[in-house]
Amino acid sequence: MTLPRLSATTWADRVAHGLPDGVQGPPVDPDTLTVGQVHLGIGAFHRAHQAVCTEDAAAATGETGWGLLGVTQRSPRVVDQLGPQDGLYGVLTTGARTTSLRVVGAVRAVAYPGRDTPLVLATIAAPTTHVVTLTVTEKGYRRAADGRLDTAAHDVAADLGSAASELVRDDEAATLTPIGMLVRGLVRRYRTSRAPLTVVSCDNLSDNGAVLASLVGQALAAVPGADDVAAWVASSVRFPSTMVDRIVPATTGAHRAEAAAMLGLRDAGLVVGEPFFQWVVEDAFAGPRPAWELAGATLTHDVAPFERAKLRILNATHSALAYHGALRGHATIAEAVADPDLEALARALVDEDVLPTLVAPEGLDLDAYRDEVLHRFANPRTGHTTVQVAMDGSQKLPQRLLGTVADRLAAGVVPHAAAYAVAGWVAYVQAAAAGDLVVDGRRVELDDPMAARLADAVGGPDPVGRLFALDEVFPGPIASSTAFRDAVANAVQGLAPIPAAR
Ligand code: CS2
Repeated sequence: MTLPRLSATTWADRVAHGLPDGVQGPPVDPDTLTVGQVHLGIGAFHRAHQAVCTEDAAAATGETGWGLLGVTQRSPRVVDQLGPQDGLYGVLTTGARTTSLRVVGAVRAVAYPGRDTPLVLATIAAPTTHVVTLTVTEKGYRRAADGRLDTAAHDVAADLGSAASELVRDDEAATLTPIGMLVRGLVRRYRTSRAPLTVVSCDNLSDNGAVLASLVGQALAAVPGADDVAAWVASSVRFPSTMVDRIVPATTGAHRAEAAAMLGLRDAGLVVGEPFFQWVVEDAFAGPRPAWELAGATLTHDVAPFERAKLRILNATHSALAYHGALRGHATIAEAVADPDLEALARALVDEDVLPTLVAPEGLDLDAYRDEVLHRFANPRTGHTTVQVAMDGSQKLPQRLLGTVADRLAAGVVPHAAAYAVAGWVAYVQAAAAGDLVVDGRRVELDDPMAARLADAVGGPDPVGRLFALDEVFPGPIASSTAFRDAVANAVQGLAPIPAAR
């Protein structure tokens, strides 16, 4: 028998009949919420993280102005998932021992740029909107090799062209990039209300607030006639930094079946997360914000030490386990970290190379943090696949691993443990590009915005040298360190997909 689908009506019916153990609903009536926050990049992570926090904050204060408009990056998939469900979706929290389901109602509308650009621009501009948050992944920031906005890319350039016409009239052309969407929305806001706004990057980028502020500044500098908008942004729009943390694997059919059994309803928008949740937000807002601190977030004046510790410990070991784990045929991060060689690799990376580069955030013991991170990875219920974490390595490595490498080299040390981690990426790229990598019975493709160039680099002699020549990935001081390059090349020698994994 096919179960009915989650929607406002079927959910109300469930509530009327009494919710089963382990199932909770929205703590506020979704119908009472009006939109005050726009989120760009409404994937699984946002739905399992900031959206829940915003909803809990609204419940804690009784404020009704913090409903969300969620904007997809490109595809209408999330619109198809949440539209017929009146924005409702479940978050399945998979602890090692307990599983719970929370239905969330904070997402009041979902839009996709191909169809809904006018709605998104109008909502970013509306004076009732006070906060724009983003999770668009590393590649969504469209930075060129010099770290600046890639204004030469045709889609970025097209968005900036639309931003130029937006200076004089509403331009309804579909946006092609998230930064373009944001900049066009800011121009519209300047032209209509000039109300202050706070834009919060929630991506795993170091100094994400400052990075986003400077990309927006570069975008506006490339739009003729936008000087006044740029001056208004500098004075009235704030870009706080944040550190976000919750492991959110891709939702599988098994997750959907588990949630359906708990809820008695089908949920096409289901997302999954581990029990751990952390959000550290720089308390630098231009206007009102949800009371996230009443819903588990930490508001602070200095996010940098948290962000750096998380990127260099959690995300770096995650990536190292993903590449080396996949090469050994491990399907999930939990299986990889249960492999004693790989656990030792993760510990060596942190202890030998990462910890010497970090200053502990106040109140955080970094050894305990490392242990907790590895413990979280070991939860077999999370089901995060090595291949999922391995994607987009060219974008992730600089943020997670290469800062550590640069700091160690600057201190006069060749970071051998970090070299081994980087070698895992090189061997993964080689094996995937050659069609030699099979994990969990499936051939792994190279999933990376630079896939063609990476494959080309590893296709001939001196693959390490040719990868190091890609300046989008390896900054000058690292690329020019022969000692580091040799350490990576030596480590790559011993790495290949294990025969059993073929
Ligand atoms: C992961 C992150 O996919 C990845 O690259 O390392 O998404 C990680 O799960 C989150 O940053 C945890 O907060």
